[in-house]
Amino acid sequence: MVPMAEFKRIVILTGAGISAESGIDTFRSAGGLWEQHKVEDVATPEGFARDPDLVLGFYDMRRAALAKVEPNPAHVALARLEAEFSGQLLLVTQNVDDLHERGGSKQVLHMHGELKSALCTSCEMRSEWNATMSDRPSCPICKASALRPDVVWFGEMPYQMERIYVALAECDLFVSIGTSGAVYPAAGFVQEARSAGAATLELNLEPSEGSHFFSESRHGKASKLVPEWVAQLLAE
Ligand code: BV8
Repeated sequence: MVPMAEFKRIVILTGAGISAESGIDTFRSAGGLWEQHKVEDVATPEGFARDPDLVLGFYDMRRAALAKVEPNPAHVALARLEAEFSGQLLLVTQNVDDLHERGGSKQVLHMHGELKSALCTSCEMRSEWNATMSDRPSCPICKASALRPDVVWFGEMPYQMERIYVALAECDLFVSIGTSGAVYPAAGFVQEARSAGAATLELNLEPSEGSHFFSESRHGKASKLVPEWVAQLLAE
């Protein structure tokens, strides 16, 4: 890996692993979300059409859980990076929680949406949302009782992909934090960055499915690895 001080344009991708130490279940660990619920039942448009109460209840439970957790040192370290790094930084998260924002990050690109946002299937407008949806509240804008979680399900197009691909084509460092590399298109970002000539760094508890694409992998807990990496980058 080239010395950290060389980097001027950084893209960071985070996944559920950065929120694990805050107490939010990841998807694929033992006892994780996809062991408690079948993906096709709760994270697909077909599942929502088949049983909206199940899906709305699943996201109500995860939205309510946000009130009981706090950002951890990894989230805070990325906020420090945003405040102190003199180059360009794009933070893309696959997470639908609000811990990056509560950790102090001001610019967060939620490519898979957010628990605290409601999408109206009637007027297609979005509203900030902290309440439940299984009681079928009306859209604050058009009043239709047609709200769904503003999250990207399997088979749906992730948000702001054009902006992400432009940033990946221009970056000189791509850092992946706390993701299994199991879901596309996010899992393919490391290859986009590599083909643009960027250095690629993985910070994860264990090797991910895409570890072999990274020029460097560091394994351990995000709350330790991320502050160490940010301090290293800002010191040089
Ligand atoms: C799309 C939001 C195209 C909702 C999520 C075959 C059939 C059908 C579809 C496909 C197929 N092949 C590919 C696809 C596409 C599909 C896909 O990739 N499927 C996979 C399963 C094969 N992808 C899609 O459908 C995407 N859309 O492709 O659209 C398109 C094109 C044109 C027009 C229309 C559409 C949309 C995918 C988005 C799904 N939504 N989340 C919600 O949250 O409920 S996915 C969800 O899982 C996450 O958002 C994330 O993206 C993904 C992976 O989760 P991770 O964040 O990585 O978490 P995970 O538990 O897996 O791993 C945690 C990691 O952290 C582990 O590595 C662990 O070691 C580490 N860790 C744990 N603790 C710590 C730690 N690390 C550090 N410190 C710790 N303490």
